[in-house]
Amino acid sequence: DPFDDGDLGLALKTRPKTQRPPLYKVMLLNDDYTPMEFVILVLERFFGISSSQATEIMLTVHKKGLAVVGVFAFEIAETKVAQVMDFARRHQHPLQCTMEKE
Ligand code: NFA
Repeated sequence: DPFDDGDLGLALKTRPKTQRPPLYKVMLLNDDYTPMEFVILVLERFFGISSSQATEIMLTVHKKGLAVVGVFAFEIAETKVAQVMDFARRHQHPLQCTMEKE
């Protein structure tokens, strides 16, 4: 009939799924040897975290064993992990940084 809206109703209800890329948590792990000041420096330098927030996060890692320090797209997370691992290695600290899909 002339009032039939054809496929428009369907088109409004069945919007194509806009899918977002997966996100990855980047985590720091505690150890017995990396100096607290070094961990704070890492958080400031590679994650743009303020000195006071960096101190809080470092203490969370120290007490709980690990903490999420940021959530990023895959390639950015990979780069952060590589930068932190390289910086720790060059300073001969055993600090570990890992990533995990959210
Ligand atoms: N546990 C380390 C220390 O007592 C500090 C540390 C914090 C190391 C967070 C790694 C991550 N010196």
